[in-house]
Amino acid sequence: KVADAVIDSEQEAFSSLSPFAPDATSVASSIKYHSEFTPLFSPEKFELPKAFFATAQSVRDSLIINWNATYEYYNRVNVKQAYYLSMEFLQGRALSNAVGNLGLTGAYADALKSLGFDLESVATQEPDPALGNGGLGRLASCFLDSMATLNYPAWGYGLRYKYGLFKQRITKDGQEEAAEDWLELSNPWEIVRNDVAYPVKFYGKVVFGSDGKKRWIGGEDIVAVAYDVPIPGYKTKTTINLRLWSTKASSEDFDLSSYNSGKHTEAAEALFNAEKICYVLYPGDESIEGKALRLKQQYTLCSASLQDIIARFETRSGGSVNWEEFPEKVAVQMNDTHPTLCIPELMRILMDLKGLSWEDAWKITQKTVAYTNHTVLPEALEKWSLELMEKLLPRHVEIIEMIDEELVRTIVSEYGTADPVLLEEKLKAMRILENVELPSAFADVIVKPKEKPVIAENTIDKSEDAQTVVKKEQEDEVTAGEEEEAIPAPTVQPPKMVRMANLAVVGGHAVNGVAEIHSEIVKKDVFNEFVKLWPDKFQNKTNGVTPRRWIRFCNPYLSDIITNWIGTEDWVLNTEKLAELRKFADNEDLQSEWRAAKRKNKLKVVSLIKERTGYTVNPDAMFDIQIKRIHEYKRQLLNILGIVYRYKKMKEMSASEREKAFVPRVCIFGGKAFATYVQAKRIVKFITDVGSTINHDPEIGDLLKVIFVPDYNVSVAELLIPASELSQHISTAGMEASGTSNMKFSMNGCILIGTLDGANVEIREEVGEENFFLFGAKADEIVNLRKERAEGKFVPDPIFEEVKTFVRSGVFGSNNYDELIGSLEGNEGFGRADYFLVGKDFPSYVECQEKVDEAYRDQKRWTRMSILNTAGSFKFSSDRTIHEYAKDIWNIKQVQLP
Ligand code: HBZ
Repeated sequence: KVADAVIDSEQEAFSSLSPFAPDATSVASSIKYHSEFTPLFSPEKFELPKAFFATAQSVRDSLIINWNATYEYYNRVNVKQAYYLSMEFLQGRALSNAVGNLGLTGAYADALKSLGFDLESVATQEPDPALGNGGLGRLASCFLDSMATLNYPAWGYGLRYKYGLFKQRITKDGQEEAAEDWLELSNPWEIVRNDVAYPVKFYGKVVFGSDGKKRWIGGEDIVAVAYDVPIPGYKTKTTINLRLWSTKASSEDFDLSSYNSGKHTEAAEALFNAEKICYVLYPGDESIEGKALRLKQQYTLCSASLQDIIARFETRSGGSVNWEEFPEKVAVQMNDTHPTLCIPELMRILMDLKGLSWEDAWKITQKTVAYTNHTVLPEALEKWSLELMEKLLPRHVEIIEMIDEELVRTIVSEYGTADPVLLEEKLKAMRILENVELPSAFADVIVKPKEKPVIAENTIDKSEDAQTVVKKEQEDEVTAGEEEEAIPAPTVQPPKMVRMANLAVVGGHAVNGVAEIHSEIVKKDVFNEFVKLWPDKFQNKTNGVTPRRWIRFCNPYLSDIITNWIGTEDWVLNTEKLAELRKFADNEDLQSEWRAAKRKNKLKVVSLIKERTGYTVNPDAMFDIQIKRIHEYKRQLLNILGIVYRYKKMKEMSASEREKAFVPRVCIFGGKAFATYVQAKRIVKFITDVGSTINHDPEIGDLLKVIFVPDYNVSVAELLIPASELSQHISTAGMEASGTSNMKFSMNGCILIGTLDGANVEIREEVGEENFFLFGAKADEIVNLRKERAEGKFVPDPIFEEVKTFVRSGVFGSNNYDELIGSLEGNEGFGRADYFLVGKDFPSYVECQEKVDEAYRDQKRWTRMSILNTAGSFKFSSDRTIHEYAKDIWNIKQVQLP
């Protein structure tokens, strides 16, 4: 009854949100209307796919009214607005989230029932938009949800990839990639704005105009067209916008005469050239064409978004534009370095098109733009070949050279020229241009220390995923070549590069890391020299996740329990209230409800696993989950070797010993390996091989199962996270910037096993160290450990040797996993000297896993730990993070719609 009363009052609070205030009957007629009059399917049948589209269109009607009202109000009051620019948005399905935010879940469920459907099945018809790859993309989407919910005037800008990130298939050979045609049946949420289109130019040359100003002319022109997606806030009318650009050629570019003369492909070449920019997220970039395509994508995002932002600023200024006011009306946040071209693009527009001086344009740009760093892996900090950039964006290179020159001036005036070695060091660390002569103004002032010839470095600019391995493999090749032929390595001119992170730091007014430990590493290591120059620029903004999607909607069973025990549903907006659960942590009634909810969620995953892999797993076993991009630093290899060790021990025991010694576990993996990241793909293959052996071993039965869920995405995460009991966040300390799934797991009452890395550190502080399974080396020990390792001083624990020998013995098939296991050893052959320190952390990991088993055997203790995780997760709401960005970086204020 208490629950019913709470829910009734919640429904009242929602009642004013939808402009139609619909009941089930009116919702049903709206769905029927759309099935007939906004048709995407033939009229004779009304099946699930059609039901989904008609339902989505009907929800969209409600959203459009709020969306337009939000836009109109921001326009009228002309508030400062923040713009979040990101190459990725991992939105997940929109239907349940939208009806949930509007408070219409009940009305839609009843309406669909009256039409012969159920809401859950209709919702699962929606494909996941394939617009993201990992944490950075999902963070962007959580941020949009919080911006809307908290009534912040803010928008997202991204690209509308036709195929986006690949679909992952798992075959006997491991991961295979296929195009993900997520738009095949169209996207009911987006609205194309045919009147919002901007020209974007590539190549061409720079000339002086008659007014003495620089002009960028000629080259290739394409058009970026806006596709808008509504982002509704929770319990508010505020509905903000995610504007995604799609590229096309202008109709004049279709060569009709070639077409008529039979040259059909040539006739349409310009169309394809423009459209292909928005085909795929992170297209392969080993070829020069691939690199050019990625740079075109980044520039399209920056150029179209800035033209749009500037047009809005001009419109809102009425007849009198005062450019100095631009940073008072606009904040641009660059999600990692991918949108860094915003800096030279804003400079270009302000100087070349709006006639501002360099000094004024620079002040405005710096005050407007800010940069978030998401990685400390040096090889993942983006660099572009200067030569390529000169061809593709000649005017931007001139501007970047000027910025670099100004930076050199600052460095010289800070450190003087008396000590050329010191000065060289500073310039090397900070300059935007790498391997480029000093600007001529400094040629005489600075005496250069004698140069050493340099071995060509890897110049392939790749995503974080692919980089580590390619660079290392190339290094291996160089070493191998040297040994065989005993000739010195060839010396070539090192390639001239543009360092995007340095540009982002110089051109922005704020730089932030995404967890406390990461922001410290950013300051101490990655950008240390810049910190000495501009200490106030550097900040921390610990990531967060939206409690709407990540508990309230994905885990309704647990949400109802929380609401009942706390006595209000306010916790969805004020997660501090979750802390009230602490006082009930030992309450037996709560504990048994808590366990029942977990079991119901586990049952859903049992079905998912059956459907996706064919395996049957036991819902009473512990669900132990690691889901994230596959990367060596995230150490899925440590997890699977731990499983192999467990299996080996089981095989050495009698059945009764085994059952006594081990808690039954279902070990679940999910994640995509970047298509060209060979070592990551080997890890996927190894996990599935281990699974096939163990899962078919009759001696082991339900005691251990190893599952790789194919094609991991947001919707899969929404099922797995609520069902998880143990989750693994086991990166080599210092390498995971933050992690965000760790926050989602903890919120859903899952206990973490992890290293002191990223946000794990803060999660452990909040939930209490006794409710977190900690193991492994600490971040400040890593450098020494690697050194020791390289000097041959590291003596691996016998159990690590034992597990490697077991793998090599052929238990998991004929493959001997030389490249994989070899990477954990010395420097010979496949040896990469275990850069990620799997061997070092293995014994403490195994020992920690024994403690996990022990804790799980005591279900009261385990449930208490679980409750205390949820109770301690309040800090990790993205609402908290967004309030911090709004106050410390963007300087924007909440705006309540009238
Ligand atoms: O950003 C992730 C971090 O690895 C993770 O620790 C953090 O929680 C999250 C949000 O801050 N980074 C990424 O997702 N990065 C990429 O996916 C990426 C993609 C292409 C690149 C570089 C990085 O060129």
